[in-house]
Formats: sequence, structure tokens, C-alpha cells
Amino acid sequence: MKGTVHYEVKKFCAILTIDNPPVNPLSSGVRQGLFDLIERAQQDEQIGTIIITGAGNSFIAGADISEFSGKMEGAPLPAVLNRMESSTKPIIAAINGSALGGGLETALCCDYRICNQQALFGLPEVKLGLLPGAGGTQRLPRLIGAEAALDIMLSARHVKPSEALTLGIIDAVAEDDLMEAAFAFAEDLKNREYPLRKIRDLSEHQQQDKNKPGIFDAARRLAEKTARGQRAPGWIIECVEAAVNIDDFDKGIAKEAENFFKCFKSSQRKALIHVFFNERNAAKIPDIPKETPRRDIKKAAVIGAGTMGGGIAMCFANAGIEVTLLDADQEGLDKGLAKIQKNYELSLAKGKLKQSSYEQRLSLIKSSLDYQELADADVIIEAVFENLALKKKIFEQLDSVAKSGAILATNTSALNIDEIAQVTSRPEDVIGMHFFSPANVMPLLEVVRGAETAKGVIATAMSLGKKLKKVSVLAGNCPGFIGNRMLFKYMEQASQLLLEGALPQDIDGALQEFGMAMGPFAMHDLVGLDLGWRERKKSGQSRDIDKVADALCEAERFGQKNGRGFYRYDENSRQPIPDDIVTSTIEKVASELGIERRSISSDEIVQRCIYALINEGAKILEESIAIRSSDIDIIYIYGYGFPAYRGGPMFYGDKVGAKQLIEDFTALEEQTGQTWEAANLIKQLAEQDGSLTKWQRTSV
Ligand code: T1G
Repeated sequence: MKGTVHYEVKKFCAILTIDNPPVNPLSSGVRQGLFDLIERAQQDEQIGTIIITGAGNSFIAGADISEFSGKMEGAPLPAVLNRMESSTKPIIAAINGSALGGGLETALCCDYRICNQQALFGLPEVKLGLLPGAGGTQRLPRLIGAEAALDIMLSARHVKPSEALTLGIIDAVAEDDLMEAAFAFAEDLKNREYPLRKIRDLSEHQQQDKNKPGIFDAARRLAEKTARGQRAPGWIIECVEAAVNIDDFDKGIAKEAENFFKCFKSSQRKALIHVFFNERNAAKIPDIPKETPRRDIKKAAVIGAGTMGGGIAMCFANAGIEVTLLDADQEGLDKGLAKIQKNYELSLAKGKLKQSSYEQRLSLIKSSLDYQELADADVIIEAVFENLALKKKIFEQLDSVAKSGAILATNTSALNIDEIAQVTSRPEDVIGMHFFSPANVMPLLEVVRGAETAKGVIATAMSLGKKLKKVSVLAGNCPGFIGNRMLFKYMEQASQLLLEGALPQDIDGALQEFGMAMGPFAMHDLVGLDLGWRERKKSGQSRDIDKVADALCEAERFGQKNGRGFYRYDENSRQPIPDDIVTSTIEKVASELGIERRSISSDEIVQRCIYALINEGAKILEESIAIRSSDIDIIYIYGYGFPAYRGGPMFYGDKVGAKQLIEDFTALEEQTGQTWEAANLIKQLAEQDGSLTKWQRTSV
């Protein structure tokens, strides 16, 4: 069995220490250990109080998620918790770190809870498509009230010790040694003849909440906005309603078990757990061992004080790393610094940032117009306009000023890393670090490996991403790398559908209904239509599918930036409003191209756009641009708003199945007259009845 629980007697206390590194999930050995050792302490007459704590920096990180797909061994969690809750000797939870999911639920079955300053509390099961299935939906509302409990369960956020104390989740925060505080707490219980306190018997909050039916409607409205398309939030709200409206605790537990089973059976749970494990797997690079030495990053520099450069500089300041922001002219620098200051002021005003953090972060951001001042930077990230010649010029300058061993990174979203590296004397130190706009908000970092990039540089960039609180994924070097290469194909289908008969609002609506965070045309308006248009005018290359965007730009419709693009926008609003002018523009362009427009179903829109992602993703895998198909999923979820509850494009493609994909591609060819050539990998998997998600390269 996996994991263990140590038993130690000190004074009149039995100390049960959960030991299942690195984060002490409630694996089989932990559950069995708790079950057996609680009983042992009950039987031992010298024991007055039981203390449960965790080894290392985690109390209990929840149920062992990896057990969900396998055979369950050891005592079932409900049996363990029932034994704890029926203990005739008080149990103190000495919470030494993360108490999440089943970890917090275990602590709620103790009589008392104390913690140290490193503790974290939460019921984040909703992020896995689950709900707190070990009594959390029934106990937490009784302890802190339904409204506060719903916020914690639906937001999946981590609660720090001070808030946990205020809410009543814990009884005390240890100032110094946690175990000393636990013994002192036990001594006090002994002096008071060991009073028990079972949450299941509390009713004060429950009685008050019976008069607040509005909190459940409010929770449903919030979930509809923040978790559109997900099933677990609704089932969680039903359980908390039961906790308030059903006085019989065990009936509430039965409702929780019923809804937990609904979650467990759902495809969303399987998809979200796929995402959980694979956002961590993305950090594992087969040909770069985790022991590979990382370079020390104490000082950073960013070239270009525009939106991207400013956002990247904020990432470093937020991580406590000093950063110098350099621009070509003072005006650009001042504008960039002002934008950074405004962003921090907004966070301060919203209470998301303490004054001390605001000041500390601003103090870490230096500015300069002089490349010589970057000489002591450990990493320099170029984030200027997407122009290869300009980037090459900058890297030539960096090569002449950067210290030996400095990492020279480009934020390019599609250009050739090797061409940039070749202008330096140190191609082994050059790498792609592609942030997503706004860089201080978007969680994805696409790290791009050049042909000569050193393994230590890759390892450092991947770890730096984690330090900057990004999900880092490694990509090989090709036009568009992984994410944008797939986006190009997705946009081609969307633009083709526009000519064939659909309108922007039809396409965006269908894809948002599928779960995409934003439709392609609303996204196009957000980024700006004029960027591509100017490039096409310069190159003289414009495809049929670009002609609508070109016509809109000719009419000075550049997107949100000037209030009209594929949609129109009211003053100070980002809400896209369909516009008849756009409809007539599309119809005119289609007519000039001799395309007879037709009615197009939402199903066809979704199938063509999502299949374009899957097919290009399979080619990216074949070409070793991605190590594993789940890396593609993580990129598309965290960088492009693909719904996590569908697991990502490749996980979704696996659900469709390679054979079905081939059949559907053939049908699309017949229906549209377009070529839908399946990637060789999909053909191969169709023959072998294989799975995309099990496919892994040795490296990129
Ligand atoms: N089960 C199994 N493995 C887990 C795990 C878990 N609950 N949590 C983490 N791991 C693995 C993880 O995959 C990684 O493995 C390693 O531990 C380090 O994790 C009944 C049903 C605790 C905040 O959702 O949020 O309880 O990659 O890299 O950055 O109602 O782990 O090294 O092989 O994330 O320090 C609810 C999930 C479960 C918490 C620590 N609990 N974990 O972060 O380390 S469902 C959660 C986390 C449940 C009950 C329900 C984080 C962390 P590997 P890490 P970290």
C-alpha cells in the first residue's frame, strides 16, 4: 500500500504523523494507517488526546487522485473519518501545510484544529470536476456558514491561516513551533477534562442560513459566469442546500454521496484530472533530467516597454526578481512604466495587492535606454515588434553586452529561433520564451528550444516559468511553434466559414457554446485586425480568406482599438455587437469570390474548427514539435481558452477516436470540397485503434 502513518506517544498524547511524500495525499496506506492507529489510541489508557499532523511541508493534499483510475486498497475514507468522528478522546489536527480537499475534510472530523503560518486550506475539488465527497459539503457550512463555504468550494481558492482563523476553520495559529502549540492545546483540553466538539452537532450557522435562500441563487448565477458549461458547481450547490435545509446530518451526507457519484462518472472529471496531472508532466523533458543544473536568475532585463514587455517585467517583479526594462526611446519607456504603475494601482484599489507589495514590486522595476546597463542581467527577454530583422539587430547588440552565461530569450510568437540565435556568438544561450498577452495575467509560457539551445538553458527557462507562476511547456522550433501553428489552422476554418455563409456571431456563438473562452472573431477584434492587414499589404500576399478582414481594415475597422472591427463596440465597452455593415461586407466579398453562401449549422462550425486543431496537433506530434499530446492540450487550455473540462484538443480528439476522425474528414471533404487530409499519425492510430493521449516523443 502507498504511504504510511507513524505512531508516537509523548506525554499523554498519541501523535499520528502522515508520511506520503511529497504532499501526503490520502493514499491506501495513509487511510489504513489512520484507521488502525486511531483505534490503537482509543484502546491505550495512557492516551488522553490524539494529535494528527503531516510530515514535510504538507498536512494532507487530499484524496490520492491517481487512485481514481485504479483499484482502491486500504480502508475507505468514509470509514476512517467515521472512526475519527466517533472518537471518545479529542483529536487535534496540527496542520503543518496544505490541508486541501480530503485533507481539510479529515481536519473537519477532528475536534480541534490548529496550524502554522505555512498552512493552506481549501476544497478545490471543483477544479477536478468533483465535489468535496468526504463530508466537506456538510461540515464546512455548519462550521463557517453556507455563504463562506460555497465561496471556498466554488472558487477552489486557497485560504491562508489568518482568514481561516477569522472564518472559524481553525481554533489557533501557532506563532512558533506547531507541535509545542499542539501539546499546549492538549494540556488545556486535559485540564478541561477533554471536551469533545463534533461539527456534525453544530447548528447555529445552519439555523441562520435557513433564512438566506438567496445565497444559493447568487451562487448559481456566479457559477454560470465563472464556470460556464461545468456540471460540478451545480451539484456542489445542491449539497450545501441540503446541509442547510436537511437537519439530519446523515441524510445530508447521503445527498453528498449521490452527487459525488454523478461527478465521478462525468467525462468532465476525467478531462480535468487529465489536465491536473499533465500540466505537471509538461515540466518533465525526457532528455533533460530533473537534476540538470539550473543557472541562477537574480537579475532580469526586458527589451521593449510595450504591452508584452511591460507585462513580462511585471512577472519578474511579482516573483521578487529585479528587472530592468529597456526601450528605444524615453517616450516608449515612460508609456510602458506608466502602464505598469496603473496595473498595480488597479490591483491595489481592488484589494488584490497590499500596499507593501505594491511598493516592493515597483521598486524592483528599473528602466534604461542603454544596453550597457544590461551587462549584469542573468536573463534578458526581447519583447519587441514581430519583425525578424529588428530582433536580429537586438540580439547582435545583446551578444556584445550581455555577460557570459546570460540567457538570451526572445518572446517571439512564431519567428525562427535558430535564425535569431545564429546572429550571436552564443546560440547555446538563446531560447524562445513566448508569453501570452497580457503577460502578467495569462498562465502559459511556451518555451521554444533552438537547435543549439543548451540543456541547462532549457531547464532554467522551464524552472523560471514556474517561479514566474506560469505553466511552462516546451515546444520545438517551427513557424508558430505549437499554439499559434494550431491557431492559424483554426482561424483558416473560421474565416472560410465566414465566406461560406456563417456570420461572426454565429461562429463565435457556436464555439463559445462548445466552451471556448472567446470566439475567433471577438479575439481577432481584441488583438487588432490591422496587424495582419499591414503585413499582408507589405508582402502583397492576401488569401481569399483574408479578404473580409482586408475589406474591414480598408474601411478603418481595426477592432476594439477603434470601436469597430468584426463587431462594433459602444464607448468604453468591450461587448461585441453584431453590425449589419459587417454582414454586407462579408456578403460582398463572398459574391466577388463567386461563393454562393449557405446556412451553416453550429455543429459544422464546431467540427471544422476543432478538428483543424486536432489534425494540426497530430502533425505537430509527428514532427516532434511537441513531446506529448497532453503538452498540446495544456498549451491550448492555458494559452487559447480551450475548455479544461473537455481535456484539451487532443484529449477531445481521443474521445472522438481516430477512426471516426478519418470518417468525418472524408465527409467534410465531400461536403465542402476542401481537402481534409488526416495527419499520418491519425491514420496510423486509426489502423491500430490507438490513442493520441498515450503518444509521447523522447524530446523536441
Ligand atoms: N493526489 C495524488 N497526487 C498528487 C496530489 C493528489 N491529491 N496532489 C499533488 N500530487 C502530486 C502531483 O501530481 C505531483 O506529482 C506531486 O504530487 C507534487 O505536486 C475526497 C475527492 C498540494 C498545492 O485538488 O493543489 O480530495 O509530478 O507539483 O506545486 O473530497 O499539489 O511530482 O509526479 O502540485 O508544491 C483534492 C491537488 C483532491 C489538491 C502542492 N486536492 N494538489 O503544490 O506540488 S480530490 C487537490 C495541489 C479530494 C475529497 C476529494 C498541489 C499542492 P509529480 P505539485 P506543489
